[in-house]
Amino acid sequence: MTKIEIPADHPRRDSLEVREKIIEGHDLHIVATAGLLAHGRGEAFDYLIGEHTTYQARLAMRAAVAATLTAKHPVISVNGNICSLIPDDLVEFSEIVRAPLEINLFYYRKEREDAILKALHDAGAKDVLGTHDRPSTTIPELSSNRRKVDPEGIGSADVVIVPLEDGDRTEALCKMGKFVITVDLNPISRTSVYSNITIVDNIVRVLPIMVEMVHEMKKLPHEELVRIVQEFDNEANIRSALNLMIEHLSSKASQSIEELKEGKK
Ligand code: PTJ
Repeated sequence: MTKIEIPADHPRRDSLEVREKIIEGHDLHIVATAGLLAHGRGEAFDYLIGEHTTYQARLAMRAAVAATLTAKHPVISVNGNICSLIPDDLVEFSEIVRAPLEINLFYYRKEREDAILKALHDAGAKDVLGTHDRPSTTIPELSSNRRKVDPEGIGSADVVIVPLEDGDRTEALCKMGKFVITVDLNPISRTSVYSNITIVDNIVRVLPIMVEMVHEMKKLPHEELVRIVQEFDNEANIRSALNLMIEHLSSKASQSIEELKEGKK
């Protein structure tokens, strides 16, 4: 498929560029067809939060970085959507926090695993877990493809970062005693409410910020990092994200059509 050139002055250029990446990822078998739908749902929630990183999302990111830096064995679960959107940031984050990348697909197909592995290698990843040639173990009580995990990865991890995740698996990971961090624009998805830390923001904005945060936070003493995790209140943070969406919509509801048009420029 030919890539569409988005005019430099198009008011929705950034969002359309991201959409093009997902479409391209689908053409390359990185993204599942259902991943296109998941992306559209994410776009809708991004509209509701005002398409920017909120203070609350930054608080959650800070707690997530602290939890990752204090973990014994943190692991990052990679699916098709995040691999197509932010491969370079994923590899960089994985390296600086020493958390291996594990491919873990809901809609598993061998050609998808191969395409994702290639994209991660192209982005500089050295060791990638979760591939079919590696040993696997299963998450109890889970029937989807995602029950298969790498024993050296998610299987033995204490902290698991699972952006854009399926709710059943998040619940199962929590039952196994894992500390779960997610990035999900829908603050009331099952994944969001089951996770220990929920970052309500777009993954394309989140990872570059978290990379920056690691550089600054890795100088902090261990006790300070532990305190940041302990003091983070996920329930309150999710409630704030919902309230921000409500406030954002109410402010739009009080604007005239002319003001709404102006806001779209
Ligand atoms: O690659 P696979 O086979 O592992 O499949 C990946 C998808 C994403 C298709 C699969 O995990 C899935 O079906 O996920 P869900 O249940 O649709 O959940 C995805 C969640 O991510 C939804 O709550 C979306 O609102 C949210 N989301 C979508 N795009 C983004 C996002 N959150 C943050 N940033 C995004 N860019």
